[in-house]
Amino acid sequence: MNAFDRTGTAEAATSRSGIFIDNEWRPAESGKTLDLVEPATGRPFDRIAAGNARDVDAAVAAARRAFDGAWGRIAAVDRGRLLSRLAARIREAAGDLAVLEARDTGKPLSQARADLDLSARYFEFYGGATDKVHGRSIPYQPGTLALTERVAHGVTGHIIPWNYPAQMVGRTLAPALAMGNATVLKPAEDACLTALRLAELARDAGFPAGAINVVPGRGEVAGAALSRHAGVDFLSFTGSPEVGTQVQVAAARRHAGCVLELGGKSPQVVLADADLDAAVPVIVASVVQNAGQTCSAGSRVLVDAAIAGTLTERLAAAFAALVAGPPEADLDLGPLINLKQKRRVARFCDLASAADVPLVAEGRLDPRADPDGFYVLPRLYGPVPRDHPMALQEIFGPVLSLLTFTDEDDAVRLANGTEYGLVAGVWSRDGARALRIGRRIAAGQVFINGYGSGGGVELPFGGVGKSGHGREKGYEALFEFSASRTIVIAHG
Ligand code: TXE
Repeated sequence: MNAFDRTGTAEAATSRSGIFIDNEWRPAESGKTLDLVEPATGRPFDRIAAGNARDVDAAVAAARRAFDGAWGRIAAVDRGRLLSRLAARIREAAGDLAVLEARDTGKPLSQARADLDLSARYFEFYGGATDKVHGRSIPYQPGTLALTERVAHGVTGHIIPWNYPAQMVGRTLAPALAMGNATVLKPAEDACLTALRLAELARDAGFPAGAINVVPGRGEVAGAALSRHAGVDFLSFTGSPEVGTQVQVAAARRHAGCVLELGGKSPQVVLADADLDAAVPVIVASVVQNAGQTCSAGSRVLVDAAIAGTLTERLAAAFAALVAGPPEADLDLGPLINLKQKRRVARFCDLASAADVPLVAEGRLDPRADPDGFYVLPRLYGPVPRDHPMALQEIFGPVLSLLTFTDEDDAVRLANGTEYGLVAGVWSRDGARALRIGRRIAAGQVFINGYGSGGGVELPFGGVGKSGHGREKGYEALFEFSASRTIVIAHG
């Protein structure tokens, strides 16, 4: 069946509509389901189980049994082999999964394909790392040998958003599993079909029962239950700052650790000597990829006033050429995920016109786009006043705000002038100057003459301030999903 065939109904569902516990599907304890609405049409196209607190209880209990049992006893090298096997399974199924991801999230097909590739890449990367995380020996008192080792937290809870479901499964589950944790995943109710499929692929790859459990459902029901659950030893959350705060409070109440990734308002600083041929396409792609619904979107371009006119013209031409349309048409961008997000973006645009912020350029809609799809057109605004919400708040749409600065200190002040601190880019032909500025920006990742908004499995990722804390991705995630234990042996 062509997964983009929209003649079927929710009964002809392409997905599973259950809770995945102990390597088996079961219906939600309540028997309830939730409709999944297709972003490109605004109509329901599938159903998922509506997990609740009792489903979360069952999933956490299964994870605990796995951690105390077969999964907890597997040698590090064999855990790695399982992760690598899952990577291979994801690659085999990537074509179909990409179609599912595109339909579920609305993103262009080629972007979904890239996401599936990255999902596999996470399992590959961490599959090769399981037997390479070492403790240390520490010079201590005479007559003793002091050592550290890295130990799993136990049961880890993972709450992920809808913008990159397949990638997020890899990003958060792979390092946790690599370190030997047993996991419970709560994917987002807006898009989670690939996350459910990946759980099944993990079973087929040989993961023992309980190592990976997935409870779909509403955030305030299943997500809240997971974040509050006394049996969860560590939490990973990616989503809004508001919910992230609640998750952190819930973790703190029972003294559990957490890693939070809460989005950003990431700056791209363009100095007067920047190579604009290189910078412009990267700047545009970084805020248009996934229709701007990317935590690391470079949504503010900060430009030296001396070249503001030139850069504005170049960006305007690029924005005017952008086309939004259905995922299968594989254009520059698809619809937003839902009506709530569409209204959120519209609100920012209304605030801009109320304050007479110039709308410099706008992309267009492909005629194949369904009028009921959640489309917004890519827009470039500038110059945006420094205190306007567009300059300060995460929009989470394909909207770029252009601001100008006068000198190096001003550029740094502006770059650091929001509550967020996730990613930054600095563009200049003077590498030393770009580096000097980049190192003064409070952000978890700084790119010089480039900007990575999607990939970078190898690169530690996370923010400061309202962007959250802790690091996922890269080797550092292995430390996030494990703790140090000190052992001192007295031998006389
Ligand atoms: O996020 P939510 P929403 C930002 C972005 C976006 C805004 C709102 O600015 O416009 O957040 O998006 C689960 N306890 N980001 O409303 O609600 C929910 O089911 C526990 C940035 O979609 O935070 C989903 O699985 N969990 C971001 C996940 O939290 C709860 C990605 C995220 O949803 C919960 C997404 C609760 N009480 C949005 N309520 C990024 N950092 O990439 C909801 N959830």
